[in-house]
Amino acid sequence: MKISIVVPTFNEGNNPAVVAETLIKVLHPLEFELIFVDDSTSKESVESLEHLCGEFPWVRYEHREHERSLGTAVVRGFELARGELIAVMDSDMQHPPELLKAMMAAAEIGCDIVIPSRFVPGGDDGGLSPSRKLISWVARVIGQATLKRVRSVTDPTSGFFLLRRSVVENVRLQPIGWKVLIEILVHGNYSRIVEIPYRFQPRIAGSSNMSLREQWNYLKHIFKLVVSSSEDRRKYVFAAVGISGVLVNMMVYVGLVKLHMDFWQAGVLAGAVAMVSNFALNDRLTWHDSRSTPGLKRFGKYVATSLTGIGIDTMVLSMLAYGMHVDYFIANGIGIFVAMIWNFYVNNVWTWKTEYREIEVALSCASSSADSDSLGAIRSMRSALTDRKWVVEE
Ligand SMILES: Nc1nc2c(ncn2[C@@H]2O[C@H](COP(=O)(O)OP(=O)(O)O)[C@@H](O)[C@H]2O)c(=O)[nH]1
Ligand SMILES: [Mg+2]
Repeated sequence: MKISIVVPTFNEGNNPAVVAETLIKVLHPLEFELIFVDDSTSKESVESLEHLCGEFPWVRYEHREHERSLGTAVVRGFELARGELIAVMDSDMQHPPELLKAMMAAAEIGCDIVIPSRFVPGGDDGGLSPSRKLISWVARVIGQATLKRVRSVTDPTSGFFLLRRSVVENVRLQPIGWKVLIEILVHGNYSRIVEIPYRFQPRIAGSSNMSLREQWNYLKHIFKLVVSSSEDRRKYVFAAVGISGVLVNMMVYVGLVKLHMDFWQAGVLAGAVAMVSNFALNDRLTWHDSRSTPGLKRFGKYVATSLTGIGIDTMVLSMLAYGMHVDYFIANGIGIFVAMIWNFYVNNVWTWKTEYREIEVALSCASSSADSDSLGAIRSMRSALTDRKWVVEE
């Protein structure tokens, strides 16, 4: 089987039947399976799914009695799916099924994850109310600001996407709440993503289940992903180590001055102690998984980076304070910030030699594909991918 379509449902009444009937029309003559993972509390909704499965042998559903979570429903769907490709979409027709062919075509020419996006040229989030648009925008910005892999995608909170089975196979996915795509972007195995524009549609019937609770779940999910992903965690741990260094510096300085040491000497010594303590903590915590070069060499590089950082700080500070007459306090703050960024990046790539998996992202920008013109979308995708030198075989 080529493709499995996983659809989470909660009290959707007759909507899943409309999805199934539209899928037959748009995917014909392709063989596919449709899997509903249902957490409904209404008897009619479960009966409607039961009836649908009786009618079409390629439709299956699993009803979960004691679980209620969109994210884990999708993960359960991955376990049940048998297709080489897996698509995820909602059961209320807000995600146009017509786009699936174009999404499959993108996978066939080498993409691992295909995301229809409301936010690339030609896309449209018209199906949402202004307040939902604002909440959705804030959610995306928070995700993109905190998670590196989410940053490369314009619509990471989408519930509509397609992936190669290998992206999620043997990957432990534990989403909290609704946004299973950000979990996949952070933990999945992939190297190529493509986004294609689409128009988000209004719901055909029923009402949205989005709630304040789900927004809180989203923040918890982001926090969990930052903690569990070393490439995202590093920056925050580095900043925390930096703050601890300031405290160490001050304590040593005050102690030495109390012991009647000269201010100047006490300052240099306190700085050196803080540098050693920062190195030890960064080595143990920030870059604990990237310690392949010998310890002494790492220490030498760390000291060289930090001393250069102090030089950069002084340079920025004097340039701003003397050259541009910026307030000395603000100038110092900016100097420290620039030096911190320098320290983080140089230590990351030189001292500890952290390696990242590369991800390629292509945005397919066919204006015609927004009208669900699959052929137009495929054509533009092909040229977008060829431009990026991905292997495209006719
Ligand atoms: N299995 C499952 N599906 C859910 C749950 N909550 C929502 N869904 C489904 O997820 C999809 C998106 O939900 P919807 O209420 O339309 O949210 P919106 O599109 O963001 O307004 C729909 O297909 C819902 O039926 C849940 O707790 N469990
Ligand atoms: Mg919906």
